[in-house]
Amino acid sequence: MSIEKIVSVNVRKVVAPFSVPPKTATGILTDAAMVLIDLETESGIVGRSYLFAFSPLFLTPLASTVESLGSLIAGDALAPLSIEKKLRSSLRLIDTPGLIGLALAGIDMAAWDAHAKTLNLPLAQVLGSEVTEVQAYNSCGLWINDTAVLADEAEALVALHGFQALKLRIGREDARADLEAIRQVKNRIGDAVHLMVDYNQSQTVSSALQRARELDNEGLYWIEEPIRHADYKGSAQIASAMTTPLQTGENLCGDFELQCAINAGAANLYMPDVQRIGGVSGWLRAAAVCNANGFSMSSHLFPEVSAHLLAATPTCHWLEYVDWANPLLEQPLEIRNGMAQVPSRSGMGIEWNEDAVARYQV
Ligand code: SMN
Ligand code: MG
Repeated sequence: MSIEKIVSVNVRKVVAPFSVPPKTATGILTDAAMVLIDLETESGIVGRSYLFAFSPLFLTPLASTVESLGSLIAGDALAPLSIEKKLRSSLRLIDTPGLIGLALAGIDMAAWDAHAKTLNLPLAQVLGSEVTEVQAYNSCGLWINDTAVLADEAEALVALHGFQALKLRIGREDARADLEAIRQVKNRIGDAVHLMVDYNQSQTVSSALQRARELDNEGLYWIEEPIRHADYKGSAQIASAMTTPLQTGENLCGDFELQCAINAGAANLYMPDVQRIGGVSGWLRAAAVCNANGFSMSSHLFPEVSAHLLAATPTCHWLEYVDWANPLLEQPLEIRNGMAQVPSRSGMGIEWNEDAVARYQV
């Protein structure tokens, strides 16, 4: 069988509305700014993926970085690991943090999608998994908003698709307001529904230690990113001072950084983000590192691809469910009784709703 060849990598920029705009302790997002990637092969297969630019301001630089990298692989074989290896070695001197790393991950995801489509199999099956569903928590709300509305919001988030876990954002100026928010939500959802909390790196080591003592008996499932993500030593200090598991990983760029965090004892749980960890190829290496070191692994954003990846992750833990790309998708990821359904369509299951793309394209 001759191997499929890549013809081009095409990008479009969209700004779509959020159902509930994210407001964390360290930043607010007003619109979902995304780069849509279509990787075309010579027999007309299109591999699709998307990247979050976090702000419309970074859409153009991110999209042109994807285009530039895409131009390097036109005419190459559709072999995702080989493409990734070629791009990484050609970027050795400039290095791959920041936008270049995101662009590389976007191309990698689109290449894997196209590869799975050539095999006419869902990505999870291409990776060798028969898992059809993955436990998910609802991360589509409970932002840093008025505490009075949080309990109602939590109840609605559980009711939506029978979610058994939710994530609440914390890190308010006054630690007592966080405690109040946690108690309001916990009180409403009960102990049967897990509650994760996320500080979004808002604390210092000192304030995190102080606050961890106050939150440690609140029955929280995990406490996420209390401090600056790259301070592994500080994070290790906080993790060892509390019994609630410390979760981190959404800002790790690649398996080597993950291994460094693990070596420092930075956390009890890890949740790589597929666009930062290096796409599907980077995720697979990170999954091996988590497995070798005995850490449960969850996902961050990108639920459509993460469902396939977690299905193939030896230490699979939780999928973070967000609906951010839903307005652009023909078939958004389905959640049933709190379980993300790994799509059985070929590839990752991402097809654009072209009417919506036309509406939100910039
Ligand atoms: C998060 C990340 C990016 C944007 C908004 C919120 C948060 C999460 O850290 O884990 O979902
Ligand atoms: Mg987080």
